[in-house]
Amino acid sequence: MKLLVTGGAGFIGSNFIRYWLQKYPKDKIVNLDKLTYAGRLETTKDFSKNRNYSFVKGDISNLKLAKEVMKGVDVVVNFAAESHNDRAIQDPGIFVRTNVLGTQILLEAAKRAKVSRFHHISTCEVFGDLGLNEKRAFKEIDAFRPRTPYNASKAAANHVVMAYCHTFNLPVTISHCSNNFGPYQFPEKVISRFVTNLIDGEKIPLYKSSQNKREYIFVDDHNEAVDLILKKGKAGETYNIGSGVEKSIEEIADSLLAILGKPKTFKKYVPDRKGHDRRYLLSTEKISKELGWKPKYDFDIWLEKTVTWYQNNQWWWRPLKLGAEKLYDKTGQK
Ligand code: NAD
Ligand code: TDX
Repeated sequence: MKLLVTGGAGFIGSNFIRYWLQKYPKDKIVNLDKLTYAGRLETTKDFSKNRNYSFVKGDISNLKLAKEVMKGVDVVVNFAAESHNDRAIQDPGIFVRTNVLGTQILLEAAKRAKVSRFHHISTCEVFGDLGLNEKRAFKEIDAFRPRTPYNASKAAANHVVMAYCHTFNLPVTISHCSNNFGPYQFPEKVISRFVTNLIDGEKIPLYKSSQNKREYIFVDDHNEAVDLILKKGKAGETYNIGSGVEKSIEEIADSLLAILGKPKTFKKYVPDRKGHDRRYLLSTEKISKELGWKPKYDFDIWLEKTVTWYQNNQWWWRPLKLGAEKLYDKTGQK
């Protein structure tokens, strides 16, 4: 089988390629990535010499290129996106261009290439937010109520993906995953930012609404679920992928302080994110009943392993850290 993975030089995409090449050593993977600030060839270093892997630098919004790289491809997995809410507050336009228009171009190329599956990586955030004590979880059939430029762009992309399915019979699937953590996450997201700050002996900035919660999943649980959806999922269907493990910003901060042996005085409170979503939680009843998936990576164990990874791989994140923090010079969240 030949896969086109987009955004494979970023956090989840690179972990997906690493996972796939190990599990299916005979499959071929082409990675199409624009190498934005978040895409790094260093992230793909350990598998870049694999003879079944090739890299193409380019934009998913380039139809000519998309048609070219789609030749002979059976399955497309679209990870490429602008992914950080804080950046979307500074520059919403690029989120619409890449996440919505880019996805449409890729769908067009996939339609012409008659691929057997187009899998689109989406997010829990399309459903909007939940109250901190609300007793429900988002189901696949719930209405989209995005509230931030990032989650609005992801929701819009989902509609375009489904439009290509209904109108052109393109065999698509979509997955909505909760917050991922693990190796190679750009040090702008909460866990990777906090860990790298603490390794550097810097305080960690908690946004003012620090009781806000997220549902955390180790990145390989996400990869295994996508694998299963590609193998057993039904075209036209959407699947939630979540762990059920909810942590507030305070809890994340306290766990990381404990792992790294730092006192609570390393926490500091900074102005809130604009439009800060309070909470997301996904129901995973569908993927568990229909495909038999369940998460297997324990949060505490894999958080500790992730911290160890950042301690042992400073060559990877240290060159990125100053640039990542520049965003917060502008927002005052430092
Ligand atoms: P990331 O920012 O680490 O990586 C994104 C990658 O996409 C980078 O390599 C970047 O260079 C590439 N890219 C960006 N614009 C491109 C373009 N126009 N053409 C080609 N490549 C382009 O993001 P991530 O955290 O790995 O997220 C990957 C996907 O998973 C995204 O679609 C995101 O919305 C989704 N998602 C992420 C999470 C999470 O917790 N990180 C959770 C659910 C869903
Ligand atoms: O420095 C920080 N301090 C802080 O308190 C940062 C970066 C974040 N936070 C808070 C804001 C959120 O409540 O931590 C929580 C998580 O923030 P992020 O790590 O930025 O993730 P989030 O906005 O929830 O979005 C992530 O999960 C869903 C990914 O970035 C998205 O790509 C994915 O779709």
